Amino acid sequence: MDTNNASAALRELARQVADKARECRKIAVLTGAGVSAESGIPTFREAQTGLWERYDPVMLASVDGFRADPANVWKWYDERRQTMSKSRPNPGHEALATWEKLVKGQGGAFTVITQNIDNLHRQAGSESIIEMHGNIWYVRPVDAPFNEAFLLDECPLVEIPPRDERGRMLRPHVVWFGEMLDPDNLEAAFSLAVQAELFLSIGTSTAVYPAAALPFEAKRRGAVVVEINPHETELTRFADFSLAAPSGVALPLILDQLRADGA
Ligand code: BV8
Repeated sequence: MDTNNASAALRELARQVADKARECRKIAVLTGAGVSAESGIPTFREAQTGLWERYDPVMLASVDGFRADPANVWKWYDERRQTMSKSRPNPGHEALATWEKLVKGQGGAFTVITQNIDNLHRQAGSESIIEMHGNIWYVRPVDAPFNEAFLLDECPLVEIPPRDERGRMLRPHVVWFGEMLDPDNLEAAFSLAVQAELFLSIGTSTAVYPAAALPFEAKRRGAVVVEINPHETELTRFADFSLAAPSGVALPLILDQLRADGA
């Protein structure tokens, strides 16, 4: 599906969302791997391809998985870094970046809270971003705190596992299953959810906590909740608007409506 052959029903939903969005000055967006699918990055739950077929991603993206075999986990991240290095933002990422500028230009607030580690929202031009699960291009010494993270964007990695100049083994600066999230990010994300007038949940299976709690918290506090996902999730029946479409199609349709009326 692309915007040209989007159904009349989808266009009507996009118009309704744009009409609601026009009244809102505090907008927050939660994104998951689905928004990067049209950039060619497999979602987290898609069957691991090739070498990784026999691995459960939840096990690879875990403290225990890393401790058991750091080199193997790094090989998985190095492959994902190579895939992501060839990926570019898609029309969904670009629409969110443009929407942020529109809202801020009218004195409003617009923040993307992403579960993705692929850096594509930043590449698309989004500025207010909370990376709940970190960023695949950053690393930190294994036992170091979050603030010791630094950019290591060599691709492919020269040494696996990579080490810093003191010989300390490095780990990806991402949040693994069974790990606490950066408390500052968590607090900022929930604060945005409770204040949001409009909360969009896009391209996420709404399966991983605490990120998955954000749209429900926003709804509980009175936000209008919009879901964009080709498939149903736990959130679908609670959403005020549910656009069953790829984000690369639905978001440009909403933006077109916002701009059509000189929003
Ligand atoms: C925590 C970074 C406190 C790494 C990720 C037992 C022990 C410990 C914890 C738990 C436990 N049981 C439960 C938990 C909590 C656990 C959890 O939620 N587990 C789940 C599996 C039940 N959470 C945690 O561990 C979190 N930490 O709770 O700390 C704590 C600490 C210690 C002990 C107890 C508690 C940390 C979670 C963060 C994990 N890191 N990523 C990396 O990427 O390598 S999570 C990873 O999976 C993604 O970031 C994403 O958030 C999540 C889901 O991935 P996917 O399903 O692929 O992606 P997504 O959800 O986005 O789904 C794709 C969707 O897109 C689909 O719905 C599809 O329909 C849609 N789609 C497809 N194409 C499109 C599309 N949509 C739009 N357009 C399209 N074109």
